[in-house]
Order: sequence, then structure tokens, then C-alpha cells
Amino acid sequence: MPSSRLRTQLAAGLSAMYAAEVPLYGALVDTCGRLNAGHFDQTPAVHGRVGQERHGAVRFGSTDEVAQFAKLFGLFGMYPVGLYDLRDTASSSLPIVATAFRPIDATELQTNPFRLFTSVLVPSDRRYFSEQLQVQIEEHVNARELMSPELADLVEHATDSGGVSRENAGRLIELTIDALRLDSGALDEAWNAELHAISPVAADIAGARSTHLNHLTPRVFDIDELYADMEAQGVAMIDKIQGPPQWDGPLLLLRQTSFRALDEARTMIGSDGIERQQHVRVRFGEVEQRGVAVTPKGRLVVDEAMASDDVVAALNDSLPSSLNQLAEAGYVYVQQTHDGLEGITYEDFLPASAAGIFESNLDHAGTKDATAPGAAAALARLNDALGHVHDPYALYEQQSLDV
Ligand code: OOG
Ligand code: NI
Repeated sequence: MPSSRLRTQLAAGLSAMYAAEVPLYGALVDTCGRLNAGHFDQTPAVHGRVGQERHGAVRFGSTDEVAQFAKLFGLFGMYPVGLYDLRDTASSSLPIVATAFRPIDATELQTNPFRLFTSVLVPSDRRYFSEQLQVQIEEHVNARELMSPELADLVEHATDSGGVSRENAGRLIELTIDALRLDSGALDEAWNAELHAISPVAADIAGARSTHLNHLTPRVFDIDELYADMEAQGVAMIDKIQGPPQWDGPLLLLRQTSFRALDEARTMIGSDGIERQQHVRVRFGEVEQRGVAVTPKGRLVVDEAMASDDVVAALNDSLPSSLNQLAEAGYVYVQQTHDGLEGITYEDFLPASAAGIFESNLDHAGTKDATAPGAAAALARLNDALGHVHDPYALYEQQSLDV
């Protein structure tokens, strides 16, 4: 089976599963479809791609877990791109580094760009976890199996034989969806409370025996329009849209917003053996508008503008507003198509926005001792565990030459 077909089916299957479990996500997708249909200036090809486009997010407890799932995602034509460190991006406790699994060449991106923002906990970071807690987390994580034996076998078999056979495809997708479905089994109350006090994200990751898809994100043409429409429907959205705002020029990078994580009951078992319901917020829905990929030179200017009081004015003052001029001055990646010069779509994520999305769903900030030593090698360890993490800039560079 071509990996692009598998990826399209996986994205559709995950979306159906998530809509069944988180109905508000289904409503978000419907709203996106309705609003996108009104954008008559877009070509049918663009409508086709944007309409089915999604990203999701999963969180892991160790680099070994990420490496195991990297093999699985590879079967779907999704490879690790970019490294993100969220530990210093927010005032809340986010003991997290991340990468994103996505297609890496222009044709595969055009067929289906489904991506997964993939985080991993850093228990060795002393600003959050004591040595003793690190050992406990590692023991807990190393003792769990995130893949069923059947899924693990299918992955091994497909990896060894150079791909997924037609007869195994359906089962592989089914089992992958199962592995990413929230498990409603009872959790250890004391263990969860200990992790939760430090970081609700750490509890979500290491407090359970499984991982789960925590959101899916459809793409829209106009996120301001979407935001206003959802609010008018009475859906509580987070209070802002993350990322570089609309300015005089073409949209840059990525804008995102989300509805708050659902208040869901989970069963916890106390040390007294008694089961209690506890409220957690771990599943939400997000939406995004994607703009043009910027070069390292462009990124410096955007990041500087984002740090100023009036971001729109800063962008307008520091950048030319036409795509042509932006490309000529080396700020953005473009390609020459038969319709003329086109911006290359940004396919990745933004650490500040990611941290904002994480943070907006926390019920408390957790703790962080800024004076303790951080685990500076965490990004390098993630990179090493995956063998090779692609540099996003090199991929955009390649795309700009491909056409
Ligand atoms: C991931 C949050 C980051 C995005 O779109 O930036 C993310 C998470 O909450 O696990 O998905
Ligand atoms: Ni997201």
C-alpha cells in the first residue's frame, strides 16, 4: 500500500474516532467545512487539500517510546521534522521536548500533509523532578507497553519487508487508532496527584499506562472568521489566537486557537482501595490557518516583531508586503508554478504557540525550580533516539528547488 494512502486513511480514521469521543471536535470540523466552503477565491485543488487537512498531538514518557512509534509513523510516510523545547517558553511547568512527524516531500505533502506533534517528558530535568521521582517515572514508563503485541508485530513485519501489504493495511490502521484512543481504565490516585502537583502534563503522560491523541486540528482559510463563529455558537475558546497576526502582507507561518479541554471524569484508585471520580482536562480541539514558510532570516524578523507591543505595526514596518519582494529579499520560501509565484506553505509548528496551547488547558501551573540544573541534552537525546530528525529549513529549501 502506498504510504500516502495509508496516511489518508489513518487521518480519516482518527478524525472519526475523535469526533465520536469528543463531539465538540465534530462540531468544530463542521464549522470549518461550512466556513471554508465560502472562500470562493481558492482553487478546487486547494479546497481539496485544506478540507481534509489535520494535525494531531501525542505525548510520550521516554525517547524509547517515541522511537518505537517512529517506526509506526514511518509506515505512514511520516518522519520526524524539527526539534522544539517547551521548557523555557512558558511560565507554567512544561517539562517537554518535542518533534513533529510529517511527510517530507512536496508530492506527499500535496496528497495528504497529516502531521503529529509528538512530545516527550524530560524526567531528568531537576527543575521539575527529584532524582527519586525520575527513577519512579522511568520505572513506570519502562514497564508499560503502548502498542498491543499484534500492532508491534505488524510494525516489525512491515518494517522488515519494506512496507505494509494490502491485506495488513486495514488491521494496522485499526490497531494504530486503538493505541491512540484514551483508555478509560482506573489510574493510581496517589501517583497521579504527585505528578499533577508538579505538572498536569507530566500526570497526563506518566500517570497512565497508555498514551492518547489529545487533540486534532483542522485547517481553515480564515481563523478570525472561525473564532468569531465558534464564539457566536457559545463555545468557550481560549482567549487568543496564537502566532503572527494578519498584517499588510501574506500570512506568515501559522496561526492557531483552540477550545478548552473538556472537563472529563476519570476513575482513580486510592491507597485505601476505593475508586473515586476525578476531573481532568486532557482532550481538546484546535484549529489553524497556515501561511508562508519563512527563511531563517525571515524568522528572526518575525520573532522580533512578535516580542514587540504592537506586532502588526512591527511586521508592517520591518517587512515588504508583497510576496515578490519578500522572496527577493530572502525572507520567505516560494516556488514558481504555472500560475506564477506561490508561497510555500509552512508545514511545521511554533514553540511559543505550542506552549500556549499546552498552557491554556492546564488547571494549574505546577512547579519549577529555576535554580536547579536543567537537562540541557534533552533535545540531543531525542534527536539521537530517532536517528535523524530532519531540518525544516533544508526541506523548504528543497521544495523551493523542486518545481
Ligand atoms: C501539543 C501542543 C502543541 C500545536 O499545535 O502547537 C500543538 C500537546 O498539547 O500535546 O499541538
Ligand atoms: Ni496542535
